[in-house]
Amino acid sequence: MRAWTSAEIPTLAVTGPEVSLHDTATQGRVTATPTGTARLYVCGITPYDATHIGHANTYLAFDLLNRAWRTAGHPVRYVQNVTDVDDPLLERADKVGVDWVELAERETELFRQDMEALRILPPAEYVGAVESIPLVIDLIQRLDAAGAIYRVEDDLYYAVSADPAFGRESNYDRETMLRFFGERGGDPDRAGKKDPLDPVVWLGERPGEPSWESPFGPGRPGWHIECAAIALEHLGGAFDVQGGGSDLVFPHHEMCAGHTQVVSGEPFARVYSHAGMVAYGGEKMSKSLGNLVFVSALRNSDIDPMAVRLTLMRHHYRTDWEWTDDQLWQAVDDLATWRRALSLGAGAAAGPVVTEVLAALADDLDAPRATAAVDAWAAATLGTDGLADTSDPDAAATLLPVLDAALGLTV
Ligand code: 5CA
Ligand code: ZN
Repeated sequence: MRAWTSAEIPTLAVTGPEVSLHDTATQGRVTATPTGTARLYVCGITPYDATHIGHANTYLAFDLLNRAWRTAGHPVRYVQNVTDVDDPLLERADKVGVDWVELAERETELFRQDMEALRILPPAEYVGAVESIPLVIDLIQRLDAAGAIYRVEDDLYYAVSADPAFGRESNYDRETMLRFFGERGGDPDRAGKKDPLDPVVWLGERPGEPSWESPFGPGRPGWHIECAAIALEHLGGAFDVQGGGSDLVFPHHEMCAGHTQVVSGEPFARVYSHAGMVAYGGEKMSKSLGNLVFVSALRNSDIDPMAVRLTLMRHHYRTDWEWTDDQLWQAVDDLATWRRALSLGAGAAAGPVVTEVLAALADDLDAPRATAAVDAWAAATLGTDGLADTSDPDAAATLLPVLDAALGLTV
């Protein structure tokens, strides 16, 4: 599948520090030092509705990682999927009376435009579930050979009992797993399953739904097996970081980890990294609740996408927070202040700001700390904190490429 066009990344005169990240599995800090090319997989959208601020927040978090790795001198191989066939997409297409393929293509295209506007660097491989069905079939066969697959009527299930370390990624107790499994696409009450937590890997053909031929009969892929198959094909096992929102910690990322462990004895990813959830109107912003702020709607009302990006960066990626319009207007004002200061050319000393921005990002992607350093520089330059400081004649020329390459902001 086609990704989107990359923003240019200026080459910096400085090299950033190695990036350390919080790892969900070990619940601690890991210095994610890649050997050679850094390998990143981020779970993509299910394209049945437009990109909302919650999605944007998650893709921004991993864009900061992508940029921090590049700044530290590592080439990055980034892979992202599109869940272009799944229950929510088929249900929405049915409800609004459009063809599911058309709906998926339309919303994926809008997502591309939103990502491009927010200057989120594209993946090297942008891969759909439908085009990956042969990979899914192959992985199910490998799981089957390892004794991890069983049939309930026309559906195939993965037995979580096949993986002795099941639970390694999420660290949840069984009660929490059961709750999330039921809330997040699972079917804990299906009769005939060996364990209520076993996820479906191949759904036998349902009347009126799309299906593909397979050695197990016609059907379509389950969700978790999709990401496991795509990541293993395009990155290989034990890649550096798997990313997504925290709603994917369980069951999605746990199951991806389990499938891989069972077929190869290798971990799926070295680090499991999760972005916090963005709320709106008191609840998690979600397509199913409908409490959404769309990136495209903001763009259509002539909001500067860089202000949207800055609004997101004012929150640490791991925190849960609530979107309010006031924060967006504050970001519009802050960008105007930065632009005023940068337009002077000279300013307060830029060298320490560059060091602080790169150090903050390498420190578990601390964008609030990085952007605060730029605020302080602009205040000193403009004299809003006292006397104007224009002692560094090259301040703007030093800062602009760093704001662009590391923070993704053109100002
Ligand atoms: N296609 C699957 C992943 S394989 C999926 O979860 N799609 S999604 O469209 O529902 O979400 C896309 C990404 O946005 C996921 O990483 C998800 O964790 C994240 N996300 C969804 N809602 C929010 C939210 N309110 N705040 C932050 N991130 C969110
Ligand atoms: Zn996924």
